[in-house]
Amino acid sequence: MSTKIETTKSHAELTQERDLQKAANLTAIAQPLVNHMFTADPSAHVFNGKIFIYPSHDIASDAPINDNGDQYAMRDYHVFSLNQIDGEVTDHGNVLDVDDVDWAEKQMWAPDAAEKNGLYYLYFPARDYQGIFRLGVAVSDKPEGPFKAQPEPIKNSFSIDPAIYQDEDNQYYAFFGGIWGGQLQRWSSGTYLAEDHYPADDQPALLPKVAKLADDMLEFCEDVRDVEILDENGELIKAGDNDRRFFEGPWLHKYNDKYYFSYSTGDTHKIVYATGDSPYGPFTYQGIILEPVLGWTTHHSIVEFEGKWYLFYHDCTLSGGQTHLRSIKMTELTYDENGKINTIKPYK
Ligand code: FUB
Repeated sequence: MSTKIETTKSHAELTQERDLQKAANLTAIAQPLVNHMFTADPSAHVFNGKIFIYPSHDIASDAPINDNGDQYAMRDYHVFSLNQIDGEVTDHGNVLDVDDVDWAEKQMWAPDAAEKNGLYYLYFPARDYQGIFRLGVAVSDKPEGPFKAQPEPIKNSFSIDPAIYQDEDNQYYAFFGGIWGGQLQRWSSGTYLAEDHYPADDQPALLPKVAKLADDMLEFCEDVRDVEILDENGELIKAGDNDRRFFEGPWLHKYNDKYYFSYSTGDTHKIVYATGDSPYGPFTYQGIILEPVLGWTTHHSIVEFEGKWYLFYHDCTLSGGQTHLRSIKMTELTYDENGKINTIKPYK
């Protein structure tokens, strides 16, 4: 007779236990870009000929490690820049603090930035005083900030992980969303319900969201839409397809006239992508960009700089595998002759 051992540990705690043991034996393909603090969720852009990185600023906290992400207790943002690949990384300091955002109480998670007409916009998620994740925007006249937050969150925004895509016609699209701690599963009815509603495994997965930004970059100028991710048969990816369904961390880039929509699969720890012919999608699943990194979360951005493409991502090697103390990294990303992204293995 076998005895089933019941465990009450969260997925995040179990991953951390495994990673604390694994950390010492890994040889990473890239080193942390920043060593004096913990950083995560890097959104990279080229502004004025330099690479600017807008990451989360990870901190130690007393919050429990759980699948709601309470351990990600971040309170502010720093911006980093580098003039050249492998060049020195400049820390531009604290550019926005939760105490300076009227509507936000805590958990300043993965941000992104955009430029329009010489102004720079920092988009960020945070929990409001009701515990609901909303997206905020803060403005600066310099890419490195400091940024001044709008007094209210973006109207009709919800969930986490904003990623702004500027198309060639100068339209700006805000992608966002994340399940589990990111609360996307609480918005299926169109309004916030304080309990989780997930589709059954054989039903279409919850979809990431997109809305075009208004001319002033401070609001959506249309209703929020679903971003459809299809399988090879043209059907929506199912909720039980954990290796391919959207979890969090959307990003859009364009390569050779195709739109590449990429994201994290969360509990299967991959960065994957799908391609399409419009920023709105639909996108058809293509494959894996980044194999799992050390740590529970994986989060990325993709940017072209001086004719080459780069993947920005994070892992937990610097903290020895502590799941909420991550470090940003970058590595070159390449395509094959058919435009498929060559999968990156983060360790040798
Ligand atoms: O950093 C907090 C959250 O973890 C981000 O918003 C997610 O994308 C994941 O990286």
